[in-house]
Amino acid sequence: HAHEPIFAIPFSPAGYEKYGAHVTRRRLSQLRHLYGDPVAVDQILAREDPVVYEVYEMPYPYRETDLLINITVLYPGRVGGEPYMTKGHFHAEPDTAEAVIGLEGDGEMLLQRRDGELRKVPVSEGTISYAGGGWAHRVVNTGSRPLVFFAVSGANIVHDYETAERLNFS
Ligand code: S6P
Ligand code: ZN
Repeated sequence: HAHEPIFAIPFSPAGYEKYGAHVTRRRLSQLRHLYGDPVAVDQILAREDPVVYEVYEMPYPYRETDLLINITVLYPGRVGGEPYMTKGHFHAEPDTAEAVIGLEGDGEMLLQRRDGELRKVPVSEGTISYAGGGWAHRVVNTGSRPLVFFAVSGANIVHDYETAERLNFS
């Protein structure tokens, strides 16, 4: 059964990359709508278009009974007064849980339900944070080092970025 992956790789972005991970790089120009200060965004983009975060994922044709296991590197930085953050999303149809294990750095996960209820939990080296189904989640780097975290969820998730963007964790 070629579609049932088996592997053992180092638990780090470099290890993932060595074993052929697909890397998605998100730059500020793709994320400008996340920040409240458009002038600050334009000032940075006039000089450079920094990589805000990278997601490392093993390139398998996941079936819905598999597990998605990503590593994200969220760089330190600020836009106006706001720290670098991921876009954030719901897992829709079905709402599926996710565990996040901090590997390096310091930050927080913001969680928001569709009714607007908002929570915050730490994501730091040595923490495991759990977001049950129905909670949109965004990670924020509040420190001065890269925040590196591992995320595992069911592979049946559908990323719903639109609803999370509308609520905007505010
Ligand atoms: C996937 C999990 C993470 C994020 C990654 C980037 O369900 O939550 O791997 O995909 O941290 O965040 P975003 O919001 O841009 O997908
Ligand atoms: Zn997720």
